[in-house]
Amino acid sequence: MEYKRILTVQDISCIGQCSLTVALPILSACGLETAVLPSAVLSTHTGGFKGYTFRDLTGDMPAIVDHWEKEGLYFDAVYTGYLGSAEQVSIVMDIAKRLLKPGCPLIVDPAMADNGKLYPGFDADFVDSMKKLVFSADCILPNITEACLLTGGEYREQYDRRYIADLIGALTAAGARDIVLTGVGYTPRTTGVAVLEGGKQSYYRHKKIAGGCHGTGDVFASAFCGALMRGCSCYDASKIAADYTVSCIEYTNGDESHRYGVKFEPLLADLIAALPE
Ligand code: PXL
Repeated sequence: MEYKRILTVQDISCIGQCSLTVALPILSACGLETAVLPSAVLSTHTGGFKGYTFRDLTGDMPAIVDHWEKEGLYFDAVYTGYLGSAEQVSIVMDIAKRLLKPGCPLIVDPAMADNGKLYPGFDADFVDSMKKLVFSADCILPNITEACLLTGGEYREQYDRRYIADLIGALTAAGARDIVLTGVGYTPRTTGVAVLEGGKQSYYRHKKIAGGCHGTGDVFASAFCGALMRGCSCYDASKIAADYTVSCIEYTNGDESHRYGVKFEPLLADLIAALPE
């Protein structure tokens, strides 16, 4: 197996099973050397907790990047998740220019919104700067809310295939290349992933589990990046990542004491087994 180095840029939510505490173990389990650039340190994630601390690390990032460049440390992929400020978005674009090896992918999960709403702390200016990053990326992983914010589309809870095709069309028209649109469901008990890869559309349908857990977007995106770097197509990587995420939710459901994320760790062996040789 080729040994690849991926850089992931996102926050450390010290407790919460999201962002870096999910990405690092999952990418490592996929056999990748995983470098991290923390965008912020929070005591917990921002969903369902009150009074969390937030230290913005924007000021530390340029010197870290300069040091890596001086040392000749380059990456086979850059994967970004939750970013702490609009300025960080420009820093990530700069990293992609300077430190991504030629022909290697910039994968962007524009983690900023869900269920029709921006996460706490984000505003329209942040969305505008996120647009620049998203539309310069090789592969993006928005949910429907994020896709609407990125294109000015109307967010709907009830929709059909036409609506999703139009949303993907609007992303493409704005400059998106490969698209992995998550949380797309056409029947009450199913959801899925709509993929546009090399201009070709496909759809992977899977079970929808009631309740919804925090951090599952990060579990999906990390497993997706891991599988993609192991040589899968976007469609196959989406399938592997969706199956793993569903298993993690099922494994966690029913444990009332576990309120802030999914118990993804005991199932890492299943993810590894699903990856190509
Ligand atoms: O899972 C996305 C995410 C990452 N990081 C922080 C968050 C969230 C979602 O709410 O609050 C700090």
